Amino acid sequence: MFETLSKAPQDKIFALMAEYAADKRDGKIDLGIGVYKDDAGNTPIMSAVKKAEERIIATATTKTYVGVAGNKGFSAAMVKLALGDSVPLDRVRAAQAPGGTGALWVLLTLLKRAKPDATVWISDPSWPNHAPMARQAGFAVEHYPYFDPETGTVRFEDLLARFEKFSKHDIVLLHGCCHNPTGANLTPEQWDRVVALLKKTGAFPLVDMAYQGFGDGLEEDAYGLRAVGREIEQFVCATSCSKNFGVYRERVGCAIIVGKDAAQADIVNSQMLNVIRGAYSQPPDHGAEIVRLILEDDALRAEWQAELEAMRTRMIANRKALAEAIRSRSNSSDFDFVAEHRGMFSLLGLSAETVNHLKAENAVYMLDDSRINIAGLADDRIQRLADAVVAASR
Ligand code: PLP
Ligand code: TYF
Repeated sequence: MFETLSKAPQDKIFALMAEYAADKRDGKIDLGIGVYKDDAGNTPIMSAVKKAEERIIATATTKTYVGVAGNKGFSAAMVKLALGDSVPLDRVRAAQAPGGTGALWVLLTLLKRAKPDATVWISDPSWPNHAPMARQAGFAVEHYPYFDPETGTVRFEDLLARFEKFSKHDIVLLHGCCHNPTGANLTPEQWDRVVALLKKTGAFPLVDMAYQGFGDGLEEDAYGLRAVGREIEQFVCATSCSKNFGVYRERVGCAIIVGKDAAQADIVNSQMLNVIRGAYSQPPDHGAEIVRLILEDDALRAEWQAELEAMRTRMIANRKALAEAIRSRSNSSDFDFVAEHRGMFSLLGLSAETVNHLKAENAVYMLDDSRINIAGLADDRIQRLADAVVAASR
């Protein structure tokens, strides 16, 4: 049986995490995996999450099955958080899924049933799991131009030129906000132009919303998705609560589908539930119930939003401090783009050689492509990182 198998590739992000853990040097700096960390380098449980969890423990009376779609109150709250009032609710259906990854898997599997010969278009570069997931669902994968590492900005004209050529046989994966790995994002005006082209060409949007609230704010970060919602008849969206609620290991996400009318939405929903039933039957409830309680309770929600806002503004402060520290050492504006980026990541545009040098000589861990996790920095580490980057880039 197993003689037919050879070793599968490991996710590079997890491989780097293991390498960092094994490094014995004092003062090592982990800018690898995309997990929010505070100044002390910890990823604590948010206080609103802790309170919701305590409430669940104190009041829950059963552990019986919830149903194939999972926690319905959770999904309704997630639809509202992501889509706002951009789409009439009678066209929207949603299923709780095991993380943003689970939601992406449900949606890709569903899309394969709807349009098996479609091509999935992914930004160049993108989260390293996007292309393998689309291929595993059976799709051909292509890349659209996205990032210019020289300037740290979006190659918007090149992107538009590619989007002009799409057709109704194309599925376009868009990062809703806080692009991973680059940190470079579309402006609202750019989103409007992208959405107009999707409408004109009939290409189908798959929006991945993994960091709502980590960029410019909960509402601001939903601009692109809601522009899609206002203009486009049919699309899907995968949302994740891993980052903005800090419930990574609980696996909380939501698969959202939008049809042209209620009847179509019902058909698509029946297929989505069928996909889930044949895979894992039902999602785990605990994390989704935590999020539902927070989103439905005014006091808990206010507490969560304040915590999320503190995380968001700290990441922006780190960005400004790092850009400033590099500028003052190098006398150049080459890394100023770090302050303009949003979300947890920036792609620095360093060579693989420089990345390796920083790891070997300075115990600074970033991904091969020079993606850094901005939340992994604290004041003292910012100065050391700036020294190391400027010395290594000379
Ligand atoms: N999409 C993007 C762009 C991500 O960076 C991540 C990872 O955190 C996910 C989706 C899925 O995250 P999770 O499955 O942990 O919710
Ligand atoms: O990009 C990251 O680091 C996060 C965490 O297969 C992550 O999105 C990384 C790899 C993966 C799942 C999550």
